[in-house]
Amino acid sequence: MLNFTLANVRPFLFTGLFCLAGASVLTAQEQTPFLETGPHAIPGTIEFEDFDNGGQGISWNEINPADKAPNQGGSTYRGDADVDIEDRPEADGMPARRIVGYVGNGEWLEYTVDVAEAGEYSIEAVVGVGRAGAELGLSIPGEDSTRVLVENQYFFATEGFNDYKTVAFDDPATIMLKAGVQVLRVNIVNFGFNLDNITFTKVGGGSTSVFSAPKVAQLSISPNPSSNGRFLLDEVADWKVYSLVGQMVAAGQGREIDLSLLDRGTYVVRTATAMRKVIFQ
Ligand SMILES: [Ca+2]
Ligand SMILES: [Ca+2]
Ligand SMILES: [Ca+2]
Repeated sequence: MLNFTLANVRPFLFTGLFCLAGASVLTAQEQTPFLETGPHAIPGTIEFEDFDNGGQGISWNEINPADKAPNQGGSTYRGDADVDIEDRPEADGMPARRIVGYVGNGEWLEYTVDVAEAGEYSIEAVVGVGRAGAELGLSIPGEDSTRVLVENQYFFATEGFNDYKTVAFDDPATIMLKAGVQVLRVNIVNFGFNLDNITFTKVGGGSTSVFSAPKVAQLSISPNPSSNGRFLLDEVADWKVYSLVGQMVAAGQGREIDLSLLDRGTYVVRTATAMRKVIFQ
């Protein structure tokens, strides 16, 4: 199917100008839910590979390395899409699953969702993280402005891209959603993971909760950024500090965290129940 966007019009100018003779084909394709059942229900689980129909720049943004196949994952599940989808066989005690892989910074996928009830939701994603420092964002794109739900959720490395774990979001632990049909965008902020699915659960007394998930406490640290490498937790805790490649660089107990002997940069502070990125600048 022809699918013209600004990004891929240019090659056609060189390969065959007649392709552009009918300017009317340059209209945007309609964005529609992928599943025949319609929008994804929230609360509920969304498979990352079930992003909306529409096309490049409409319902997804896919960066294709020039020397690679359009779908590096090789799955035929979405024949119209060059998003990199892979069918993973059952292996190492893990079930077969279909994932979005080969993600690149700046890529995004959109999902039409139907939120049953306005309110606070927690998020869990099933991911295989091959590189510590992989980060995912969530937003609601708007005509005038985009509402950011999650700017950059950090993921610790698992045992590899295909070692899938369920990770509860903690940066922030919950988001606020309006009721009704809307489009949710998943942003690849930092590459390094394979994406299986994402689950939204109503927090609190909502009668539509399908199951309850424990709420992860927010870790409060100040100042952040710090100019001298010293940070203060708002309560006493056992803490560990990791570099962005997942190596533990400090650990201790109490409120004070002193990273002044380390190189300036970004680190991740983690306690038993929460985490926060900190910047020593
Ligand atoms: Ca691709
Ligand atoms: Ca990709
Ligand atoms: Ca999946």
